[in-house]
Amino acid sequence: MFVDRVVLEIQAGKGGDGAVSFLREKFRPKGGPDGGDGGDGGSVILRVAPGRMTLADVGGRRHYRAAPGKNGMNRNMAGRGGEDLHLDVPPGTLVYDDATGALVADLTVYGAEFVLCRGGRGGRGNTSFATALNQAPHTATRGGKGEGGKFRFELKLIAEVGIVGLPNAGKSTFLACVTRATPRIASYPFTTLHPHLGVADVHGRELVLADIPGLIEGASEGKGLGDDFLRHIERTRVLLHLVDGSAPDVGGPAPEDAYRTIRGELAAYADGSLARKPELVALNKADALPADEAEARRRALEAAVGAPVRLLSGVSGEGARPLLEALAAQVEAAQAEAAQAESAQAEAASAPAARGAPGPGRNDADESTRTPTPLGAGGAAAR
Ligand SMILES: Nc1nc2c(ncn2[C@@H]2O[C@H](COP(=O)(O)OP(=O)(O)OP(=O)(O)O)[C@@H](O)[C@H]2O)c(=O)[nH]1
Ligand SMILES: [Mg+2]
Repeated sequence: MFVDRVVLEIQAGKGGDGAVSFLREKFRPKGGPDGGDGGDGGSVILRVAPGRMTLADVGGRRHYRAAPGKNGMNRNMAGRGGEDLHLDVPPGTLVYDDATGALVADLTVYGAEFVLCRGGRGGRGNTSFATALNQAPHTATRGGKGEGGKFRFELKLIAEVGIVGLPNAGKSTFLACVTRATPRIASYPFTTLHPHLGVADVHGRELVLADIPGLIEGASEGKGLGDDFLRHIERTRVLLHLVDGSAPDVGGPAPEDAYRTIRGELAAYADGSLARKPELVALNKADALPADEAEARRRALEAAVGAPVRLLSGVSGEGARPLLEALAAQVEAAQAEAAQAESAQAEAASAPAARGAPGPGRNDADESTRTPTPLGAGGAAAR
């Protein structure tokens, strides 16, 4: 099951209480305090685990609770700490505080960990309160409460290329042609109901492509499958726009019209940033057309797009390799540009603001580090 949004109630363990106890032995009537400290409560830790592609596993329950710490005991025995609870999430998981909507964690890289709710500290036993003046303290402290709350987990797949187009344009066929992914392919619209990722090898470089459901006119108003799944290509660097070149022969739209429909929907989505992404356009199903007709339609589309259009067939593989290479080059250019923009931004923000940034993927210092982790730039992760 593809699950990309869940709300979970999460509670870290309470710390164990410190003990009040005095050593009493036959020949040492005033042996002094011996109450041990309570153990720390278990924390809830998010972990980006391989083999997870959706939030289905973690969404199988609504409540998660880490174990509390045990109370301290006599003979200065500290209580055992509560076990941490690890939740495995796929790369691309964003975690928001459900009440405030604030982003709490952005987990993009395999192996990254993030302490979402810290366990309560164990209380101090009376032994630790003994001083020269007060050698028999009756004081101990209670264990602290564990952090907890309601969190919204949202998945935004991490791919470098997003494949867009009308239903039936051949998006899934192309993904299956260039990667080992096995999406469902059929001659009716809305075959793909949720996004799929595939990894193509371009001269030893892995290129992650996302195949998403087809868009139709009005998708931004909920027509067809709507446009909610477009968030899975928000983080891509480049769009591959596939247009079915054979559609007019079976009563479908002219390639120029199909192209404009999709562009309109991309522009209508969210803040319009999808429409500003670099885009490569290909006239697909070239194998179904006589060569001269394919070329004529390609040119007509090129005129409408105002940029080069390639001929492609996901069935015969014609044009697929050069297209992949062009996509990889575009992705690299976009990455270089983003890196440059980032370093310029960092320079502008310079010293004072940069201090105290949390380490990659952990918030093991204190409260102040419960901010989004600066993990990668959301680019190269789903491997
Ligand atoms: N002749 C020809 N047919 C193709 C080509 N690519 C896809 N098709 C056919 O077009 C139909 C739709 O292909 P899909 O890959 O499922 O299309 P899609 O864009 O993923 O469709 P949705 O998931 O519904 O949005 C299938 O019958 C495919 O066999 C191609 O390059 N040439
Ligand atoms: Mg499909």
